[in-house]
Amino acid sequence: MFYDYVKINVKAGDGGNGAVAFRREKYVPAGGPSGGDGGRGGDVVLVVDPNLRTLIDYHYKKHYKAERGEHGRGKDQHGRDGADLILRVPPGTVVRDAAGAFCVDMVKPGQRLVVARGGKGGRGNARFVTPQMRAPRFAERGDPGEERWLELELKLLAEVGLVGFPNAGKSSLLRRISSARPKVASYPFTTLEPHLGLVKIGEDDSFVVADLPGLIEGAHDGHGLGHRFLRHVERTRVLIHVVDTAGTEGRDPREDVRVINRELELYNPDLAARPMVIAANKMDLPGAAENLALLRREFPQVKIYPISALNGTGVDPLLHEVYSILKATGEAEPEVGEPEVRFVTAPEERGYRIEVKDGVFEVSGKGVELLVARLDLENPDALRYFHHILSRIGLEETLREKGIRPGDVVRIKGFEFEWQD
Ligand SMILES: Nc1nc2c(ncn2[C@@H]2O[C@H](COP(=O)(O)OP(=O)(O)OP(=O)(O)O)[C@@H](O)[C@H]2O)c(=O)[nH]1
Ligand SMILES: [Mg+2]
Repeated sequence: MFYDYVKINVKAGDGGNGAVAFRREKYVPAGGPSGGDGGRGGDVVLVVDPNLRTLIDYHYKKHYKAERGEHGRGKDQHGRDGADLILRVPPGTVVRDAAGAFCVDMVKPGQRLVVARGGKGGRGNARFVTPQMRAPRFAERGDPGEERWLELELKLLAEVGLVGFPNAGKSSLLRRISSARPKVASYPFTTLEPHLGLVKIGEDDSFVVADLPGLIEGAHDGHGLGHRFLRHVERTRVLIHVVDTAGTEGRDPREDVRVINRELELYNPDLAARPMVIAANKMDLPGAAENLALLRREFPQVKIYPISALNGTGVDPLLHEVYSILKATGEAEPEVGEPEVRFVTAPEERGYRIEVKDGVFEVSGKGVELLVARLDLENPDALRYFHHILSRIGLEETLREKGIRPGDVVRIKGFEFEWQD
């Protein structure tokens, strides 16, 4: 099997918790708070590895988790940050957040994408000392690491695609023009997965050709090996349509061309518009010459190259034509430059919203929700700090403006408290 689509779950490391600790030293009568901060959780990072060709590794394992941050300790010792988890993917992997947050095409070797951010470490109690609170007996919890489902889809990076019916001779042609060694046999669907071959033109020019499993009528709808492999044609810039000109299986080569063109169009209309040349194959067999003439009459607008993948006749002119089309439509190959880092996470949201329902003041917003998640509000010191922050960000004032009265309930992310003036 060739794995070109997988769905995986990634979870960044949670932040470590801050510590609550106090110094107990000789000669320091009332030791100050000394709880260290928790470490940051590791990120999950995808990196393009040019040595990979498929997504098979991700087929067997679905869940990936980066290391969590260490908890803070006494004596102001901070927890160690969690290590990032690096996931290698082949060039041409399209990474999609299953919930639709982003879609990134990973093509350049070394290109990196952070797909889940580690949680921030919680601050230790040493950080909450104020003149009003000299010995805080609380610390923050670490933030949870991000978690999401990703869809990875591999679309091979080949400039030229070989399409055609099973047994037309696509693999034979690839063997003839490159050092790739796809299997060749006289039964249909010999090729079950795409193969790439590097075709050399002259001294230092080359292009990559993909040999794809054969198509049949209804492929776009899942017949035969179906459209599963057509996604690999999407990125190619030129198609070589390989036809069994000798009609060795009793079909009319003209009908073969029509059927395949229709399948391409039904799968993706862009494909029908892609530059295409016809490789009229098996010219060494009887009947091929007559059929070639019929093909030329039927498709005068298409360049048709008579070839024999078996003995190599006609292959060079075909390759030169393909090469000159590539040159003419010249889009630079993805250059290997600076590895690219793109962060996908939205910056932390500021502000909050207040909704009043049945005497309950429901407050939402990332900042206040994080505040609730980070603190143990059963702890009286933490609760004091919490109210201090609410007043500092102007929330208490806003609630008063909204007409809150003693006895009303304020709710933030499941945490409720009664309002007192
Ligand atoms: N006589 C002759 N036979 C050929 C030629 N090209 C391919 N064949 C034969 O046709 C059969 C099919 O060739 P393949 O290269 O496996 O065809 P394919 O298009 O890759 O087929 P699938 O992988 O099944 O889609 C084999 O028996 C080849 O030897 C040719 O130019 N002349
Ligand atoms: Mg084949």
